[in-house]
Amino acid sequence: MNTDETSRRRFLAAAATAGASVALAGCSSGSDGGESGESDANGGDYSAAEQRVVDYLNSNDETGNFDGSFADETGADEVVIEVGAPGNGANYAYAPPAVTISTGTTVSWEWTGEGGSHNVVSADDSDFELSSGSPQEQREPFTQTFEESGVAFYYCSPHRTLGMKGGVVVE
Ligand SMILES: [Cu+2]
Repeated sequence: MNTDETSRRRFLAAAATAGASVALAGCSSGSDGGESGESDANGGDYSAAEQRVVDYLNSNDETGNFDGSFADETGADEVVIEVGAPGNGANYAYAPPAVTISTGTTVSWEWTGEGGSHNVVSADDSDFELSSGSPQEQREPFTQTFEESGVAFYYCSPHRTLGMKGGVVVE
């Protein structure tokens, strides 16, 4: 009887120690990225919407010019994205390629005149439809005001396979 009680106490003590080890292991794995996914360039975790953009921009073997960071333009009335910015081997990039904005923000895609003809076309999974028309070397800005939250994925028709893609998260 006395022996049983002692072994039960030992078992409980062992279980408590094991539990503490598990908690510590979970804590340390959380601090280097954790189970919730990749970290962005600033060390934080992506939101679900941002993760969709990350997956889109990293979906192929394309070199891309996306470094994992989102330009935080939340609260801005208007945001400019350059079309034909340096990247992807020439001026085949949007800059910045990933932007986070608030509802009500107008995005203005402005052609630099570099890198040949470009356009802005939404991809299949985009929550928003975007189409600036046929690729052009130079033109007036293409603008879109985002009134609802969601994610926009887009690409340039002539340079999509080179990695000319972009994403907008509307919070
Ligand atoms: Cu292009």
